[in-house]
Amino acid sequence: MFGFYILIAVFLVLGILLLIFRISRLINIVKGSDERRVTGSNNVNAVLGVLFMVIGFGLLGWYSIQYFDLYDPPVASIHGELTDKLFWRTINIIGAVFIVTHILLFVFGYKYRYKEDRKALFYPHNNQLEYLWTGVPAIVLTWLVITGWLAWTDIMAPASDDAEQIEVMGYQFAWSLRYGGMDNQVGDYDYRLISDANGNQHGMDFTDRANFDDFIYRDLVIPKGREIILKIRARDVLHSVFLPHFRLKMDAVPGMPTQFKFTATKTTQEMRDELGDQEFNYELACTEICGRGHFSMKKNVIVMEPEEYDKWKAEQESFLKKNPDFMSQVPDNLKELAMISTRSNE
Ligand SMILES: [Cu+2]
Repeated sequence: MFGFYILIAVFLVLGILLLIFRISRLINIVKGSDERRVTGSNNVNAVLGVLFMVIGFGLLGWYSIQYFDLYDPPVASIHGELTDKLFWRTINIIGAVFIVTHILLFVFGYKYRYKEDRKALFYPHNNQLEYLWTGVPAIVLTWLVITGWLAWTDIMAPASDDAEQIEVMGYQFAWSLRYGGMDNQVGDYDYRLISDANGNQHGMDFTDRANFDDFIYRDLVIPKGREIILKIRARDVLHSVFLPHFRLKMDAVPGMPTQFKFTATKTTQEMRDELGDQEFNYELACTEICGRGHFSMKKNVIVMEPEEYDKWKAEQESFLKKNPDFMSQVPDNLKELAMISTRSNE
């Protein structure tokens, strides 16, 4: 908030200076004393430019330090460490270039402002300089793009077969989570089967045997050190799955399922100890402005030790077991299997 007030004050002062300057100039014109070819405006603009740079860099530095922890939460996934490395490498390079070019821009604007007794140097071309400022950025950018592309290929590579499948479905305004159950596979769905009346919010298709042991749970529970595939979809409008500590963000698009695989490296308890905050919880948020209830699309994320996770998973009752009415949708030749599947979690 403090920074915001400073910003407002700066703009106010600049605005008033500009106004005074314009008024004095108009008075000069009216008085007919505006005979000089160049007025003091060059000096004023040159000084204002430098002032703008100093204040801008000051605010940038203040914000970067003050809110560092908020925009850089500790990382808790394998690929997250890689993307962090790429991110900070890029920020350091373009940050340095940004600072140097802006110092040159405003300081040159000041140093070489118009003076009547000084003549500008005509200097139209220099091949060596052209080579330098075309070649260096081309090489650096190519390196950044290639390392980024390699990382992306790595992150988006197919997941292993035994990865835990969890479906994340966004709707206005919540997430619903469906777990693959004992076979680690989330079953097929069909939007035409979605019904609030019978509770089949995910539109699970019970002619697919992978659905028999699937279960719904309120939190996103994941085991540490094991590969997870989030199967992401949306039921109505665009949403976006965001797990900041895992450096994971992927849009949930209606009609176009997406997925993201990742491996968590720290349990909730380990992160609590690291942060010295026993109240801490990982969160899943929506980062698509999806409507008026957007802010409420928050889910708790719990990272457990793998053994603890297996125990928790075995305790969950499948959707079919909790809603035996759907047994009627199971084809006759799979009924027996469905009965066994719903019992196997016991
Ligand atoms: Cu949303």
